[in-house]
Amino acid sequence: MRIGITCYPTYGGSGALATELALELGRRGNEVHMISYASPFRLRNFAEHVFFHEVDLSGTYPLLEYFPYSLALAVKQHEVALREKLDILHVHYALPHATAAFLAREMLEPDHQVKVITTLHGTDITLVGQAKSFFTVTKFSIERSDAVTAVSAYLRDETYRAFGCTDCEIEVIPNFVNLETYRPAVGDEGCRPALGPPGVQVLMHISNFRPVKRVPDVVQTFARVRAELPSVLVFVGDGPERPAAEELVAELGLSRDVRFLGKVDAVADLLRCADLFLLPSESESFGLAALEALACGVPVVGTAVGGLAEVVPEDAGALVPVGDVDLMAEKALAMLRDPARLRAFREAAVRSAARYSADRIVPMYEDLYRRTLAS
Ligand code: GMT
Repeated sequence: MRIGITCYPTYGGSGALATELALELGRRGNEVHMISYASPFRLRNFAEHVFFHEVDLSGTYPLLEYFPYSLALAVKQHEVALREKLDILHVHYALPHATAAFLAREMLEPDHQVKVITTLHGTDITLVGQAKSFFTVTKFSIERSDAVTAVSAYLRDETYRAFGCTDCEIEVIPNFVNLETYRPAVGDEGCRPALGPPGVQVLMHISNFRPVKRVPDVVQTFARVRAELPSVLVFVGDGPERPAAEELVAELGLSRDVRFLGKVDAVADLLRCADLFLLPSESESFGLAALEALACGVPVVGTAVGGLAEVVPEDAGALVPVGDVDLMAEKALAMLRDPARLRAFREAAVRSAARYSADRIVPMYEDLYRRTLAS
C-alpha cells in the first residue's frame, strides 16, 4: 500500500509512534510518505520505502500575523497524495492534522481518491481538543475521517464521552514496541557502569517535561528512595518543566545524584541501564515510554491514570494515586531492596511488553487500511 503519514516531528509520544509505524510499514514492503514541517525526531537514518516531505512554511506575509500551518499542511498532503498516488492519509493527533487531511481529501476530488484515517493519541482529546476554541473542529474532523483509532480503550471511551461522535466507530489499536530494539540488557552492557556503579540503583524518567508529566513528583519520589538506598536518577528529555526540576534537585541537595541528559533520540540503550522507570503523570492515554521501559526489562512505578493500567500489569510495576510520592517511593523501595523480587518484576515486564510487539500490532493497522480501502 501507499501511505501518507502526518505527525508532530517534536519529542513526544504521538510523533514517536507515528515514525515507528512508518518504519515498520516500510520494512513490510509498504511505501510510506511522512509529511510534516520538520523531519520527525525518530526518523534519523535512511529507511527503505520511507520518504519525508517538508511542509512549505515560506508563504508568510505581514498581514498574516499567525501563519496558517493547517492550510500549508493540507496543500502538501494534497500535492504528495496526488504525485505519489497515495491510498491512505494516516494522521496522528487530531489537531490540526485530521482537519488538514479532510481538506486535502476534498481538494483531491475528483482527480484522486484517498482515505483519511485518524489516530487519537491523548492530549488531542483530553486537553487541547476539548478547549472551547477547538472543540467543534476536533469533533468534525474525527467524524469526517474514514476510520478512527485510539491508542487505548480508555482514550476511545473518553472520546465518546467528551465528543459524542455519532456515526463514528473508534477502533482501539494500541501502541507497540519493536522488541529487537527495545530488549533487556545482557550483563553490564552499554552505559550501565557509567550511570550507576555496582550497588547503586538507577531510576529513570523520560518525557517532554510538560506539566502533565508532574516532573517534580519524580524528584520527590527519588528523594525518598535516595534517603534509604544508594541510587541515582537519570532524566532524559527536555521541556518547560526542566528548569523547575533542576531547581528542586538543587534545593533538596540531590545534585550529585541526579543527571539531566537532555533530548536523546535513541532511548533503548539508556532504558536498558535502568532498574526502575518513574512515570507519575496527571494523565496518560497510554504511556509509550512505560511500554518501552517494560520491553527493556525495567519495571514501572507510576500513577493509576488513563490507559497506563492497560499497559502496566500488577506484576510488572505499581500504579498509585496521582501525587502520592510517599507511596511511589514505598513501592519503588520494595522492589529495589529485594533482588529476587526485582528480578521477578523485570521478567514480568518483558513478558507484558510482548503483548504489544510490533509484529502483533502493525498488522492491525494494515488490516484497517485494507478494510477502509474496501469500504
Ligand atoms: O505525552 C505527551 O506529552 C506527548 C503526547 C503526544 O501526543 O505526543 O503523548 C500522548 O501520546 C502517546 C502516544 O500514543 C501516549 O503514549 C501518551 O500517553 C499520550 N500522552 C498523554 O495522554 C498525556
